[in-house]
Amino acid sequence: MHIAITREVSPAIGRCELTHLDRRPIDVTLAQAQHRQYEECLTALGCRVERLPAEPDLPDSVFVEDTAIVLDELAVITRPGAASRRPETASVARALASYRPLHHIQAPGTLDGGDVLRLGHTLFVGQSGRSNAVGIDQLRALLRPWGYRVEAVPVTGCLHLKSAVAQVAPNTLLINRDWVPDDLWADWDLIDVDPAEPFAANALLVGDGVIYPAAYPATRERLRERGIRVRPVDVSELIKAAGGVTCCSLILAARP
Ligand code: CIR
Repeated sequence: MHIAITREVSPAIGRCELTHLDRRPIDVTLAQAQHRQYEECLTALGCRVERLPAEPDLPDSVFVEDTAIVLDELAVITRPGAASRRPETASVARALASYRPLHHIQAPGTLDGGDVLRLGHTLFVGQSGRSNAVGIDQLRALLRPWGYRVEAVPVTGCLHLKSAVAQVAPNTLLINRDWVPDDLWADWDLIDVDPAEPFAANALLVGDGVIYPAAYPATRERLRERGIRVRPVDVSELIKAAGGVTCCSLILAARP
């Protein structure tokens, strides 16, 4: 059993941060409906969804993943790289306080949860436009007592590490090698995104299910050929805001 913390799409999402994409109009009502379907997928995969209310003044606040790193033992509240996103953390911290002891990334450190790929007791952390070396060092120091290793990974050409690589099965990663080094994953089976779908690496593994954007059929076929079936979800409006399927939830194991 998992708990999935989500947040209703902000009516201001059209004013979201955009780093690598051109701005296109976002249909807020459609974005909200797509987000509900995403939450239904989470429920179908065994999550209890805890939805936070919309934040009308925080355009990117649906992307709760960036605000915290949640492990079994503790949660680390981030300090997002985009200043406009820093006020998002307070309400997420209040929600997580019921479940985990909280620690915080401090200035001048920055860290976005989208840069953190946890594989067992190793956390690969993208050194990106959003997460800096100070933030990564703070995370390493916070997690060392718990037996977690933190490895910095250079990320170029995309927003976050998990724009470029995500776990899709116990031993398998989906990757865009143009944006992230490929020599770090020697113990893993790799599936490359289809070259026509550079944004297709972001997939959300929950238990033994994978939530995956409907926008990437060629890469989905590559997954199917390797025996990985996904739950497709249409998140076209969130993709316009540079969102993917990992970024719309914080998944935590419910403790007995
Ligand atoms: C941003 O640029 O911060 C948002 N518009 C998109 C954040 C997406 N987050 C994620 O993939 N973890």
